[in-house]
Amino acid sequence: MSEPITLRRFLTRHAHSNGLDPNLIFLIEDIASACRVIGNRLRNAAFEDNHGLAGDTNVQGEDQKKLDVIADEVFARICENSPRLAALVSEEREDAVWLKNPEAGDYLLFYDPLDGSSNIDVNLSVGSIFSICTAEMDGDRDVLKAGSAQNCSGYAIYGPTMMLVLTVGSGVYGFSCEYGTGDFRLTHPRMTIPAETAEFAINASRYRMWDAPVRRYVDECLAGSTGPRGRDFNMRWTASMVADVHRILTRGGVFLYPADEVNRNAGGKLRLLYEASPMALLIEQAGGTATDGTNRILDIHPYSHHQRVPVILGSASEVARIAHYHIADAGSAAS
Ligand code: AHM
Ligand code: MG
Repeated sequence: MSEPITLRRFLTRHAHSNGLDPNLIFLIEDIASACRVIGNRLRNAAFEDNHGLAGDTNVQGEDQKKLDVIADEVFARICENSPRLAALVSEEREDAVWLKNPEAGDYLLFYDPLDGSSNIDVNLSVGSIFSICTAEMDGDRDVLKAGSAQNCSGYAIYGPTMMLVLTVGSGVYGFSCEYGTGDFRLTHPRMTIPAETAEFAINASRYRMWDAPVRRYVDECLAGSTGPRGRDFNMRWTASMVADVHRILTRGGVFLYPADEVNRNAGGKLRLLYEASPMALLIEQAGGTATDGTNRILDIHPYSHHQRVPVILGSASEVARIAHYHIADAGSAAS
């Protein structure tokens, strides 16, 4: 059997072939360590009295779970040691945390320490999402970077197998955590999204709040072989973006968290910097696309740390169809 490709081996090979900065490797390895610790804390949550609410709300006004707070602290504590990490931006913290005066090339880390945390108490898959950008010049304290500026993005999924899935800007690679050693080993090289898919993911309980283009798309999928699509579709919704995106990276499909009547004023549901952008980079690197309905997610320039955006991502042909429905709807409203 050939020798396993560990995360370190994979990253050092990339350093040789693609000039990956060794300091970025240290940071990615720190993130992997943080995810390993979070995975253990999740596994032992019932024994450590860590289920349930922390009794506080975060900057978004959402009730924090005890594990949201623990995961955030673990991420910060472990990654703070990375030599070129200048700032942290977390879903659970109101402001960016500056660790040093930034120099050009220093890293900025954006993360959602525990995404889908409403699933914890029912023991379904949750994850951690991360994104890394660089400070452009000495003293550059701008953390509002468009997704296209990311050097690396990824997530850990805490499922039946714990995995780390990442891109360093060329392809998407999945590493499974080996029970016992804790090593992340490459098990899913070059993950790609199949072009043709017949599965969609959306929280259908919000149907009455959706805009016409989203209703049209879902109605046509539900009509199946007797409708305009001429084939049957399957539907899945885990309420954990990491799990839904992981399924799409594995077997295709499309994910929608659109703007609707209720969330429109807030901008949508999902956060741009540490949910939508990192997932959009992974999806594009796997051959899919990601849009807010009109704009490519990676081109959106943020105006605030916790900005929300509508998200439609996955198989390119399905995303293009939904975007086309948005354009057609805007056109008919204008005429
Ligand atoms: P969170 O970061 O507070 O967990 O919220 C994000 C999650 C996503 O993982 C998921 O896609 C979505 O919220 C689920 O929303 P809903 O409860 O409306 O189904
Ligand atoms: Mg989240």
